[in-house]
Amino acid sequence: MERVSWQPLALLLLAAAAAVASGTEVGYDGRSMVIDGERRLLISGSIHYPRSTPEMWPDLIRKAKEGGLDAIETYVFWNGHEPRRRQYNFEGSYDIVRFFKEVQDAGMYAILRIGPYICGEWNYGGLPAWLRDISGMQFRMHNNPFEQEMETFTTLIVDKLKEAKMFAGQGGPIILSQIENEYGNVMDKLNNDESASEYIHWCAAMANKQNVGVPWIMCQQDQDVPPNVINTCNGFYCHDWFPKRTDIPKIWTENWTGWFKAWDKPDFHRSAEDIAFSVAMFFQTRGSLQNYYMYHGGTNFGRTSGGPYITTSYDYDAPLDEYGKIRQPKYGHLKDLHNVLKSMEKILLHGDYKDTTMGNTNVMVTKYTLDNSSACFISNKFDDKEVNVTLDDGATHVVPAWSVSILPDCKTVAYNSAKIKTQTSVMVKRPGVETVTDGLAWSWMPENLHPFMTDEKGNFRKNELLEQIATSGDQSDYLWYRTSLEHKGESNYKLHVNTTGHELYAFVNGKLVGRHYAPNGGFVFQMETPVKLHSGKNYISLLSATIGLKNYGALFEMMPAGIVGGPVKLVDTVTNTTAYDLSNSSWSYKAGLAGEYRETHLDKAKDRSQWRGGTIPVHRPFTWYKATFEAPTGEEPVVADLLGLGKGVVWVNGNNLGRYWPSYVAADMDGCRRCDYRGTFMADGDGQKCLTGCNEPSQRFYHVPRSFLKAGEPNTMVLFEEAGGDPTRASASRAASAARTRAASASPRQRWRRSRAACVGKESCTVRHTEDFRAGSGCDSGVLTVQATC
Ligand SMILES: *[C@@H]1O[C@H](CO)[C@@H](O)[C@H](O)[C@H]1NC(C)=O
Ligand SMILES: *[C@@H]1O[C@H](CO)[C@@H](O)[C@H](O)[C@H]1NC(C)=O
Ligand SMILES: *[C@@H]1O[C@H](CO)[C@@H](O)[C@H](O)[C@H]1NC(C)=O
Ligand SMILES: *[C@@H]1O[C@H](CO)[C@@H](O)[C@H](O)[C@H]1NC(C)=O
Ligand SMILES: *[C@@H]1O[C@H](CO)[C@@H](O)[C@H](O)[C@H]1NC(C)=O
Ligand SMILES: CC(=O)N[C@H]1CO[C@H](CO)[C@@H](O)[C@@H]1O
Repeated sequence: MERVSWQPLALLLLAAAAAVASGTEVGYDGRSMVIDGERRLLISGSIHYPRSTPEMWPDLIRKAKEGGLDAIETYVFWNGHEPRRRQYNFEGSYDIVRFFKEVQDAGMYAILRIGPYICGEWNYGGLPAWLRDISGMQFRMHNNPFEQEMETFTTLIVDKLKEAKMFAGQGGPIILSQIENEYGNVMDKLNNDESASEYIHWCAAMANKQNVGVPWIMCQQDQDVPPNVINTCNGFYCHDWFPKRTDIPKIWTENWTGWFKAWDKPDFHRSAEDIAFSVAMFFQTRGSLQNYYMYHGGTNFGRTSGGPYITTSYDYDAPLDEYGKIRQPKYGHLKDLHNVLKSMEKILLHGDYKDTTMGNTNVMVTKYTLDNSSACFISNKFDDKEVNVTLDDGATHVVPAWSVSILPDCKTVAYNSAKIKTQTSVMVKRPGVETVTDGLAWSWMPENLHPFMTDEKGNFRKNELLEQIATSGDQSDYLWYRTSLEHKGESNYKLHVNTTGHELYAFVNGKLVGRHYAPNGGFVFQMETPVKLHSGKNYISLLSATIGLKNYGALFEMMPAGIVGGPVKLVDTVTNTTAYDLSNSSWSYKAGLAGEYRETHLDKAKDRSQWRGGTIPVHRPFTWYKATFEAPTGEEPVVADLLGLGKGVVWVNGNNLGRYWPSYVAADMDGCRRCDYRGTFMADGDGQKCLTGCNEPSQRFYHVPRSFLKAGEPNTMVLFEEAGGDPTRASASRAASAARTRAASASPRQRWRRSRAACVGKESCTVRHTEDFRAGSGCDSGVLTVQATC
């Protein structure tokens, strides 16, 4: 295949409305972004501000810069900023202006992806649940209620950032902004519905009206691209993708560095070799700006952070791990690539180019020429064989399978994506070994279920089974559905409940009779459990729980949760006929638990006397636990190992660390048994590889950011254990380390130094594979990798 040489196109410069003398002019042409008149090759990385803490931001951003990044990208998290209509939150992790100022202070650019629909494995895709209460509302379609709210929020964010002079034209870091997000998949599913088309054009017009002075992009919007936006690529590979118009540059907004994790799944890993291969091919094929999604994944702190069934860890196998530590060799291998690409910026963005396939479309040489210099890429997409490629000068180069060689002078290979040269540390992370706070002294308190065991009190009654999100407004994960029935004599029945998820507890006459949750990522399930009715009034109390709201797909907000419509029936066990159909009984509704109303997690003074000492009950559902501990010394991040516990929520000093569910064992998947970076990586099917943690608790370690801890004084950990678990194993001995609850220092680097020290200066050394080297949380791959660098 041969592509024609690039013809200079009219330079399109967007005048920055708010531009001041010190401002940066940002525009673009068919080749790249143009910043202050210069074409720029840009490498960016995603860091989502609410998935870390303000105290972590400077370090994360500095590491990104040292890793060769020019820009930091983030979404904007509407439900976090406006949890209730017109009540705003820009504090702490939601201090978006502070985040962009940190980026600016680091001397980096920023990419603002407002959305405000963001997907992002985030509760409801970032849209606040209260939007649903507005009449006539239809998400992400051409209708006034949605468009008005979207414009109000977009304007609020833009004005806030303008006020802080954060846009490039004002001297700030933001060089690009995004409106909507991956709308192409909605348009596909709706068959290019007219309302969808009107909506996306409205989005572009509304965005451009904001006068931010930097271009607007839309990602995964390849059909029906409005004229005044740049369409961009998201994916694991973007070399075969080209923008819709020739006057816009090729931009890759999401190069997935790994993949997110759900409670039922093992850990995903994407190799450094494969990411480097995809990035090199992107720049080989005229790429000019690419963004790693994620560069730091982080943590889904809090209830409305994660998406449906998404774990609290959002590590993503990113170059910076959940705790903000450098993940090698991924970080270093990509940094080396960035250096080589940067050295070629001028020729890649100004040179003529020629793509030549070598006998087979899998092998392609691209030669860029400018004045008297030239630069070459040789890509080999065969996943099973190396190839020998002879260039114009007669020299032959061996290119390994599934790799790209970069020759900045067309003579010497400066980089090959499959050859990792970066100094690789032996990162062995087994949190909890060193600075263990042993023997946590627990106290406990039962969740007061009593008020919910009858149908007497509730917020309201209705003769039908209602949808959960609409009923609770997503103010809690929990919604009680309660009813009663008169019965004569004693009978053994089966309680049958059909629910759209995600989790269900059933009580009859105050006694817990069953628990079930959506298996295998599906949400609709039936619970069947034996019950005994007595003569007289019998109470049925059903507690439905959501585990993060759906965030993706056309009309995702229509996906119901809870026992919507049921049926709920009592079935005669002998005849297998319905004895009572309760679906249209008078149901009493109440969202939330008693402990949520009391804010038990805050350990308030008025509750202190309620905590009980003595023997701590274990495997007791609906129990609050509390322990105090001293913060491990040092500045290292801290993790809580919650193995032994069931499912619930954990707080430290009142800060929500997220939902925990270590009793959920990850599925066994073929991808756990194959790991070869060669060949297409995918998040599903045959493309799954290098998975770790099959048949293990899907998440056992939970990040406690340093800033949540107080040094030199007691710290309080509160757990709400919903399913039943054992926190007391924390008091067992240090040696039987794995299975316990503890607050402990995650100090992988210290351990690594120890093992490295054992080898430095020696011709050979032995690293003993002891208990200490077992893989743990956030461990690079869950696999012990020992790499010798000489
Ligand atoms: C390119 O090379 C030619 C001949 O070697 C020389 O005359 C010319 O000045 C060079 N041009 C540049 C831009 O270096
Ligand atoms: C490539 O060349 C090397 C020697 O230069 C040789 O060993 C190797 O077999 C060749 N590979 C292929 C696929 O021809
Ligand atoms: C369960 O509920 C879903 C959603 O309302 C419905 O589609 C399905 O038919 C029901 N299944 C049973 C077995 O009642
Ligand atoms: C009971 O009846 C239901 C619905 O009619 C049917 O699906 C189920 O298989 C029956 N169970 C037994 C044990 O007969
Ligand atoms: C419950 O009410 C709905 C709507 O009125 C009706 O379609 C359904 O048949 C009723 N179910 C029972 C078991 O009475
Ligand atoms: C552009 C691109 O690479 N898209 C891919 C992104 O990943 C999904 C899921 O693996 C693929 O289906 C797409 O083709």
